[in-house]
Formats: sequence, C-alpha cells, structure tokens
Amino acid sequence: MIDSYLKKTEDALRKLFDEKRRLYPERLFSAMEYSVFSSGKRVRPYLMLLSADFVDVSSEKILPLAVSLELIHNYSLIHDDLPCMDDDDFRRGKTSCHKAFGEAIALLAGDALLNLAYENLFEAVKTDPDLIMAASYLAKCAGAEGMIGGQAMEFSIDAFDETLITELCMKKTGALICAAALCPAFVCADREKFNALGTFASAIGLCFQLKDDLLDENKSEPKSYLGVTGKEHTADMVAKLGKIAFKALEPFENADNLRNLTEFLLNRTR
Ligand code: GRG
Repeated sequence: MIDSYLKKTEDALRKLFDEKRRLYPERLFSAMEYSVFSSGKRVRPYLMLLSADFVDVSSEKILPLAVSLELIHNYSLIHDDLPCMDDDDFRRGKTSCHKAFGEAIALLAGDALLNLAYENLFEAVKTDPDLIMAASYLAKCAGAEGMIGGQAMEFSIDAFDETLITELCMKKTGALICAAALCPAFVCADREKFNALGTFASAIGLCFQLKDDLLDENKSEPKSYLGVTGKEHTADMVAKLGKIAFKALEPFENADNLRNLTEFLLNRTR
C-alpha cells in the first residue's frame, strides 16, 4: 500500500470531522466518528486515488470524491448492521454502532454520513466543475441502481440462482468499487483507459464480495454467492475474476499500483 495515499484520505476525513465537531449534536457526532474512525481498510478511497494516478488526475483533485465515497461506505455498514437488516452486534472487532449508541442514533448517524457525503460532493463540484460527471456517477453507484438496489434484492428475493446472486453482489458491493475505479476516468478524456478501468472495476468489484464470502465462510449465508454456488465454484470465480482484472490492465505500463492492489485484494485475510 502507498502510505501517503492512505494518509491523504485519513487527513482529509479528520479535517472534515474537525470542522463539523462543534456543529453537530454531540452524541450524533460521536456515533459518526466512532464508525468512520475504526480500523476500516479504506480500500475504496485508496483505489480511487490509484485510479486517478493511472489516468493522470491529481489526488488533490479527486480527494473530495474519495472522502465522500468512504463516508457512503461507512453509512452503509451502520445501516447494514441494524436489527432490521443484517442484525450484527459487531463490526471491525468492536460493538456495532447501534449496540454502542442505540438504534435511533445509529440510524441517524448513517443518514448524517450520507448527507455529509453529498454536502462534501457539492462543495467540491462548486469549486471544480470538472468533477460533475464523476460526482453524478458516484451518486448512481450508491443508489437504487447500485448499492441500495443490491441490498433491496437481498430482502425481496427468496430464491437465488447464480445469475441473480451475481447481480446482487455486483450491485451491493461491486457498485461502490466501480465508483472508486471509474470516477477518475470521468474526469480525464482517455477512452482507452476508461474502458480498461470499466472492465477492471467490474471484475474486482465482484471479486471483492466473493473473497469476502470465502473469508466469512463460517457464517455461510444462504443469500450469498458462496451459499448459492458452493465454495469450490466461488474460489474458482475469484481466480477467474483476478485474471480478467489483470488482463484489462495488461496494455498499460503505469498500472503497477493497480496490479499490486488487485494482488492485495485477491490475497487479503480480512
Ligand atoms: C444498508 C444501504 C445499505 C447497504 C448495505 C455494503 C452493504 C450494503 C452491506 C455490507 C455487507 C457486507 C459486509 C458485504 C461484504 C462486502 C463488504 C462491503 C465488506 C465491507 O467492506 P470492507 O471490507 O470494510 O472494505 P472495511 O471495514 O475495511 O471498511
């Protein structure tokens, strides 16, 4: 991992929270801070900064989008842990937000993170209109065509086959990974790289969820890719998707950082 990219993300998130500390109700702020600063891997903003580098967009330019993406990811995890969703008492090795702060505050902390993400996006687009297409794509990926749509499929479909569970995973988890990889490509005008990043992002987005299934095998969720297709097939698909991701980057010499991240995602243990 490139430490300076992780630090840039961390510093920008911290700065934003420091600006808001006095403006938000104390308990709400604490719940938001508890969730956002709790050992998340920061994979999505990191990928966005690497992808920006790949298409020659500066990290300073893309950073507000990377921050908003991480805020959206964290809101989704708070809501996903609620009793009406996945009902999880733990997240990242500590009590989940609603267990620590109560359901009402956790729900509102998720809502507030989502709103802060869009406030931050609007502020960025106001000063840098180049970001408008990327911001719009990010909103689409986070919404009912993307992450929320995937989550809704989980609660509205009873019987999954491979096609349906693939669609669910690509939306629920893959859409934010696609946003991370593709937003910078909306800022530059390189069609070849845009297309390559599109293929790369779809492959690693799905791969990320399948790898998560394999890491979380003990939970053996029936509405997961692993639950529907089995462990062996899931492991085969992870390998296949990894190959697709590498192939998409093959023509490009300056894609080593993206290749390294792909390697990390394929081999990750948490
Ligand atoms: C509630 C609107 C809404 C959406 C929830 C993201 C999501 C949709 C559900 C999370 C369920 C889940 C654990 C899926 C597995 C893939 C995934 C998103 C894992 C968590 O992402 P990481 O590993 O998390 O990047 P960290 O903790 O590192 O930030």
